[in-house]
Amino acid sequence: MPKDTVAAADLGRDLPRRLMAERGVAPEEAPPGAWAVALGSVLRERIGPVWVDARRGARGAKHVSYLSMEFLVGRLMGDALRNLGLFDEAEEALAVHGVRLADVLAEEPDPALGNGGLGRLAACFLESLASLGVPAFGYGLRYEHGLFAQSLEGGRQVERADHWLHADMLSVRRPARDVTVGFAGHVANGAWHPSEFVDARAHDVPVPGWGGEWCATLRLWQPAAHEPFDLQQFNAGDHVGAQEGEARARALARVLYPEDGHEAGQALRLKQEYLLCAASVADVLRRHEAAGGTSADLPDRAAIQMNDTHPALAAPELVRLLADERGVEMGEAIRIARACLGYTNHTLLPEALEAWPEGLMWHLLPRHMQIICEIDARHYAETPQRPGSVIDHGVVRMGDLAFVMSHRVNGVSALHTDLMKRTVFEGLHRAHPGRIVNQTNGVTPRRWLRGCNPGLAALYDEALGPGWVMEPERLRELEPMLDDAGWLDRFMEVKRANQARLAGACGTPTGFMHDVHVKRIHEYKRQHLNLLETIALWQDLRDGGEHAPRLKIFAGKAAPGYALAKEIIRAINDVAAVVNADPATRDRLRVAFLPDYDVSLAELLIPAADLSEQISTAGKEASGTGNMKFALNGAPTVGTLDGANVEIREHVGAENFFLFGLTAEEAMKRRALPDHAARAIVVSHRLERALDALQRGAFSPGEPARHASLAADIRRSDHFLVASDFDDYWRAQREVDAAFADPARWARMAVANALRSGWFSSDRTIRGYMDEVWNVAPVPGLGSR
Ligand code: GL2
Repeated sequence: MPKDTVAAADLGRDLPRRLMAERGVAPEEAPPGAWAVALGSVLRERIGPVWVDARRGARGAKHVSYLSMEFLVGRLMGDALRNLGLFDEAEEALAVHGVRLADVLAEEPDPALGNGGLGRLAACFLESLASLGVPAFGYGLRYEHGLFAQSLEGGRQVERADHWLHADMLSVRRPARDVTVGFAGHVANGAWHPSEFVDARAHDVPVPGWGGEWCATLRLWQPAAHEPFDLQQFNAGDHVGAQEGEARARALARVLYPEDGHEAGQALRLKQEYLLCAASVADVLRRHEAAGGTSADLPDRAAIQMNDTHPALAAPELVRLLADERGVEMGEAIRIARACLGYTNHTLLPEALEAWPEGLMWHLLPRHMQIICEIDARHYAETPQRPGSVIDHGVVRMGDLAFVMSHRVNGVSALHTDLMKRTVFEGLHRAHPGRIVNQTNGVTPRRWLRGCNPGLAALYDEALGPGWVMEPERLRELEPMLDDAGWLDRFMEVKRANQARLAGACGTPTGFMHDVHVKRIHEYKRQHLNLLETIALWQDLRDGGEHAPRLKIFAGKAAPGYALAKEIIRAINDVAAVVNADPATRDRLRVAFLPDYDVSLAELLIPAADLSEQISTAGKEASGTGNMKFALNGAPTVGTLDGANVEIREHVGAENFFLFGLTAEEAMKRRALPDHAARAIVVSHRLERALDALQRGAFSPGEPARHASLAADIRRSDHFLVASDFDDYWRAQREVDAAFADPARWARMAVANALRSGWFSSDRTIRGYMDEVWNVAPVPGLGSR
């Protein structure tokens, strides 16, 4: 529980004062937005002492530095209030003025500083590190617009720039931590002379841990012009050109993953990545040296984790700083860097494994390229197995670079780690057999259970006391409740209340099974498989079939340049329009596509879900983390043996998981059959009929050919095996119907999922990294948690 100092905070007194100081308004006239600013200010003040204490307490201890292009943090104030134990007090303090805390918290923008699981994982990790009392910094970029805001126009995705910085409530500016970063230029006598410079300005976001005893830091770099304004140019009449430096620098962190289908886009992305790495590695070294550390003892004090390949330039940058700027011999510099660095691989999809053109690298980072060549040559000479080269066919393979420069490389689920060893990193794994380890992902139970599902948290508190939130595996102690009909009823009442809450926010109908498929829109995640099943279900209902009433909910963003994913969104919306208007079926089937999926919407949707759709083609989803959140909130999965689904099924029990589909092994074999889709369609009348309806324009009457290419893609290439898995998916969904029709059976399944998913806490994952990758311990006094 929180320290006395924090618990004793008098929010009732401070909030109105802050309101006047920050916004100049009195409580009776203040809109929720002004209260949010006041709350942010009070929170910064409350967190301050914990943050400072944590920094002091960590001096000399080994730190984790987690480098990531994405931190999908979600709204921060609710989490901070809860972790500091101030939530109820804030509610009461605002109620005095007739204001609801929920309305105030909703004023905080939900920053889209990530695009999906990888970024949300980074946010869960920081919260777990803080809750476990580990000295930790997250390093990322402070994108001005993040990903994008999605709206729907005529069923089509429209992207708009997202604005969130105007209400960044918790961060503080740390000018003393700013770093100047160079680009391009030339190398003379082994020293780099960049020709361009950008300043990386430090903005720190506090991440308080559960109980308010420890605080991690998310340091986000915001680029700014080194020379922002050319007065001579301005006075010469070029008023806009005089500010060009500022616009150029800002462009670096305008958006996450700028379109890189052209050269300028590629250069921008590479610069973003280097900006993150250079500023962060310089900061790690600065902290180390300020605490009296030397180059040689860096690995004893610094664990640097590269979250995917995007921060892989941290490796040559660290080598450069050690060798060129501190005079460490090159071989030794590489050894030291490797002892500090770890690399997490998050995908086997070939398009996601970055490869930068050599020419671009030589131009922007000439010294780093020399160092990469050196690393490559030494690695080649040292490994008789000859696993291949980091520089290959004119590109620098960032996955290989990260692997070669890390002492540990990890996958994110058991299956994914196994596939890593057998596919992308087969050669490197043979050369370095102990290097790859598995760390199955996890999610923080503070946000993803206690925060988003207060009704369920209250049930657990009543039965176990509040300590379960740091030890969610203790939820298993409640297994006897599986035979307690009264308790099962209460559990399901919470679910219904969560569905009513969702209905209030999004207008979704109640009284239907909430069948939820939310995540990025991607062919491998197979929203189109779900859509075809929806069409087939509708057709069957019209033929007189009997099925449990379902609400199929979809949400997710498609990458702006990914045409087929956008077609899938449009098809879902077109099907929804027709199906929802059909009087013959509308009491038994509805379809909803909820726009602008983000962390806040996930927090509403997941606790309301009855069924979790995790239907990726086996072998394609590295882990998934949404799958864990649904299970933890009592939604059984309909899913394939992919990613962490495999482990979820082991934990919750095969009888509480609706399994279907080809295994990863079978999928690879199936794909090798040239006519696999046609073979599947010819034996499935149901699939043929659903595809035919889509293709003929049954859902796009004004434009019959609108979905023809989507249907044709499944008929012809179907790389993701939608056709091959369709019949088995249909079968599994009918098993879902049967189970759902028996409320007592369904409640047992839901509760079994919830009670047995505690293992998927990110605290467990972080402990795994601490032991097997980072070799770090919590600071004394906090390690017993
Ligand atoms: C991802 C994987 O696709 C996903 O399966 C995994 O759960 C997360 C976190 O490990 O990483 N890889 C990736 O590039 N993104 C992911 O979400 N965007």
